[in-house]
Amino acid sequence: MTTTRKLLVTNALPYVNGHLHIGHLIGYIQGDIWVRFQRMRGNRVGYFCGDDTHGTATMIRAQDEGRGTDALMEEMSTSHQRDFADFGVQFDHYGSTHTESNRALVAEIWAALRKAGRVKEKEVTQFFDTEQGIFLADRFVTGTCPRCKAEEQYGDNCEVCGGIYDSHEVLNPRSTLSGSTPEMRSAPHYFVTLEEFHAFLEDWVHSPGRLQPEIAKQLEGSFLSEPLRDWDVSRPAPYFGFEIPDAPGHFFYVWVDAPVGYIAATADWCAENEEVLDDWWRNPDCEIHHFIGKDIVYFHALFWPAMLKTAGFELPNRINVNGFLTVNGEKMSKRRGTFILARTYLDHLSPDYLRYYYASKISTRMSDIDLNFEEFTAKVNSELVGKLVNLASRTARFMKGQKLCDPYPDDGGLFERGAAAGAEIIEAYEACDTNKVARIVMGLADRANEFVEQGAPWALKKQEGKEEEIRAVCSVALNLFNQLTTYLEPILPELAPKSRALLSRSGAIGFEDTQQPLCGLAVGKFEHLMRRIDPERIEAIIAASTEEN
Ligand code: B3M
Ligand code: ZN
Repeated sequence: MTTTRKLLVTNALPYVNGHLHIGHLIGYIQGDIWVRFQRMRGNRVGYFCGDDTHGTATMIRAQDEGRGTDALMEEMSTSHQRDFADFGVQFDHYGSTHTESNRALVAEIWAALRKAGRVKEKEVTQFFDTEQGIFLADRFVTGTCPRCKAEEQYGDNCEVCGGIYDSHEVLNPRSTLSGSTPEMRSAPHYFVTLEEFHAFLEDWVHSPGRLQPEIAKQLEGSFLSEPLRDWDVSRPAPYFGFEIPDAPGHFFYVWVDAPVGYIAATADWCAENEEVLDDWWRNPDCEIHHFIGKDIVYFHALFWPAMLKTAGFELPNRINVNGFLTVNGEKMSKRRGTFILARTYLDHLSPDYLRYYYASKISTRMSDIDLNFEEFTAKVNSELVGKLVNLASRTARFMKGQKLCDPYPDDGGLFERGAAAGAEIIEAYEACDTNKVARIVMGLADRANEFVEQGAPWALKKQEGKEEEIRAVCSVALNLFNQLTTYLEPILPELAPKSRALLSRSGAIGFEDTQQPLCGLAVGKFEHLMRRIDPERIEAIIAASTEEN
């Protein structure tokens, strides 16, 4: 008997200012698969996410749309939650960073940083939009590149020559908010000093299992190779966020309260479920696992552990980093119709297809994923429909109203071989190596199909006195089908229950069905389990996603 683990799992909190697209979904699908797998293993999991709400962008967008930030937050939270639910991503609680619980937790962490002597004040000079009365982050300033003189470049980097510069070097700067010429102004900012954490972070980053090795190496070669710079954690008013309790007129920078949102979501869930927050975040026996994208490693692997440690919370056991998405080998593009919103995809295709495709591309190494539509269609049609579902669709109809053989017939060792693969499959899921899971299962499906092909119940049907033989072949095929769909249940959460229903088995079942064949159960009516992808559906998605210029 293995002991039950207690796991706290999070996904990165999506920004409130945009709808989810299929690139975001890589990390959420990966997280959800891992959580479903852990639950099937009998482990206790709390799975949390929520909207990341603060920052200048939210404030400006609400202003532009002539509504309050509350209305904007509500609309987007509803939209995000609907998309997650429809993709089968099932959080225990979906929170928000704009909650009283988060405000209190941020204040608690801030007080701890102050007490530890980690906060200092420094003047920061930035562009200031005098028409809007607001300090401008670099991405709200455009101008001429000081190096190559290309126009319309962002405040700190040039897309034409690749130059990176200080925003005060930009020529003819303009505010993207008002179009006016901003001026340089200075204001006091609060900083958290990080160098004191250097040795601790170095240790943490390298302790086994924390990060994928290539990510640890990347941190080692960049940030950790030099003294850690102080982190600017405040923004002067006006800013949409939490005002710093002991510094009126100053607000916490969005990246301070964003990860604290993980704790706040847990706290809100605890309040509704008679749970105790410290049993999750201050309990060495509870493992904390974050799933994030590769662009935000810096925030999660440097600032976050430093904040948690100072405030006496447990540190993440593991941060699992996923890559970005390209579509047909290129960056997602609105012009090419490959910037596909989660909702647009759902309007045309089943979530299982994308869940399976991503799962089959994710291994232990962090890498980008290319969604190639031809490969996507071929993979779903040949593997899921052609190999897996085929096992049932070619045999179930010969078994209608009959019972599975008891005892289980001789299958040449196929079921046993499948059962023996369980340990390796479980290990692969644990390591987030779903590519390996899919490979093992499809290998087993190949063998199973050969067996059905040889047994050919459709041919036996035409001969007399072959009823028992037909029943034996079909009992084997349906058992193998159930075994393999059970293995894939974390990836395809809808297919496995359907397969069990076909064999009159109901309820939540762990991996037991993979170890013992089912005997004597009545076979129900075969319902359509999964359709092939019609390429027209893909064309429709692209058409619906294409913006003329
Ligand atoms: N809101 C968005 C992102 O880069 C950012 C994540 C916050 S996680 C605490 O996915
Ligand atoms: Zn340039």
